[in-house]
Amino acid sequence: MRFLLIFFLSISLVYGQKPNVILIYVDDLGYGDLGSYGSKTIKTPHMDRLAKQGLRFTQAYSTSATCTPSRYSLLTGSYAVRRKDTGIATGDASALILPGQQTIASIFSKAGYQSSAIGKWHLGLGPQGGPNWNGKITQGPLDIGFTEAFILPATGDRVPCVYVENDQVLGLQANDPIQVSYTKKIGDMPTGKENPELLRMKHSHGHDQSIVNGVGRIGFMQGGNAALWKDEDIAQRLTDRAKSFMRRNQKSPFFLYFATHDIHVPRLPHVKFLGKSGYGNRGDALLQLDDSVGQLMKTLDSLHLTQNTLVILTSDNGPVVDDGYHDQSKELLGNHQPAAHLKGGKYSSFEAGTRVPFIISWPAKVKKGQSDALVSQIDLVSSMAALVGQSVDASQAKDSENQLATWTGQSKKSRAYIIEQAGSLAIRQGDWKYISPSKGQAVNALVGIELGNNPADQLYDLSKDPSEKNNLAMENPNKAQELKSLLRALMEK
Ligand code: NG6
Ligand code: CA
Repeated sequence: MRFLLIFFLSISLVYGQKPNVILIYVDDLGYGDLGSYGSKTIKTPHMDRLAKQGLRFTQAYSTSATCTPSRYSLLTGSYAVRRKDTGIATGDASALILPGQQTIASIFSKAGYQSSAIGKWHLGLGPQGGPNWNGKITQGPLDIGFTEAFILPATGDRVPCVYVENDQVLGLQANDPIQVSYTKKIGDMPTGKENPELLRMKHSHGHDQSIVNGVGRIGFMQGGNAALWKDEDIAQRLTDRAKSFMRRNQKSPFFLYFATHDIHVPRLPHVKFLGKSGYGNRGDALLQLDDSVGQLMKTLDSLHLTQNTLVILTSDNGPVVDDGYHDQSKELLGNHQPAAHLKGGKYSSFEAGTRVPFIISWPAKVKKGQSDALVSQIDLVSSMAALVGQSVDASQAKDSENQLATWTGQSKKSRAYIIEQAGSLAIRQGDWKYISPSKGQAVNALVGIELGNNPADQLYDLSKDPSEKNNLAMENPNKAQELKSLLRALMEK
């Protein structure tokens, strides 16, 4: 105990006054989307400024190629794949993280931080059977350590299309209650399937259920008219909330989990950005995202908090161009390469599914530069706990390691391995990447992405073959077997 105390005190001494921490968790941002990661097309000056003043990681991973499992792992430090129920959650799913469970927010809270969850949640809310949209929404961010919250319950394309402020739907009127169903049509709201003439943006696949704000969604809803969001306003509303949170807490250390809706579908950026990138709505949403980041940085500057604020910018999974709406992103993609040289994309076990931009800026402590160390978002919990001198219940954050030295550039040491969850589970160790056999489809033709599923073992040498073209599993069966056994052992841990 005494040893632990001295250990944590010494960490606090090394790192000095408690820094603020902002985690900018972008939705579906690809490895090749930012200027600082080599893009020469869509301009991202504010995110590039973060990279310029901070440490840019070239080998960083989300834990999964889709949202819900990535977020679950990030917040808890335990791989979502250990559970059976952490696929892409519906908009009426019950809470995946239960009250009292240790999360990154509860750790910051123990360290005396104020914390806010702003933006996309997509981790379920409420007890079994789902949340009570018309009353107090229990089992949400406030129950797992956040001191305040302003969230979209699931995704922009899933009903209910309302904001939840702390534990209530914002702007709901008692005489117009919300009902939600993911199984059958309810109420008289038009649907994309029955009334396509009412759509202002057509769906390319899925998204043909309730029409909200002229856009077909996943799921059916009824009521809550005064509470419905306007897609074009989401980015600025979230940004305003974040700015107000920072201003209100400028004197106490804070942790801001800023989970943007951008650049997920439906991409309906504000008219200020519409048509401005020349690369369709995805490009325009990227401009909007960059603007939001710029506003947060400007707020830090004006509050004189830039020096001692640790900002992490990363993404929950890799990129997708057509994720279900005709929004000109495919037609106008031109020479923009959202995944850079990587194979696959969102949903894929290939590298583009989980290799994402990862930037850490903390001018007071982190030297600017580039790190090629292997890092994973799974280590957020333990690394941030170390930063603020808190212990971690390792039985809950089973997979999270303290990688603070690498994250802050004091060490170049890589994580021993990276686990990548998609249709098939993959593992990377050093430059070797192994993908488990899977009977799933090889290509998702609707989104145009190679998923990495193959009934046989796959083994790639990323040092020589970064785009995963040559499967070496037959040539090097021992290596394939070694990684397969390691993956199995880690999953049985
Ligand atoms: C898919 C949706 C896609 C997106 C994704 C989740 C269809 C046809 N596709 O099922 O649009 O919502 O789920 O994305 O409905 S994520 O980033 O939240 O994981
Ligand atoms: Ca996502």
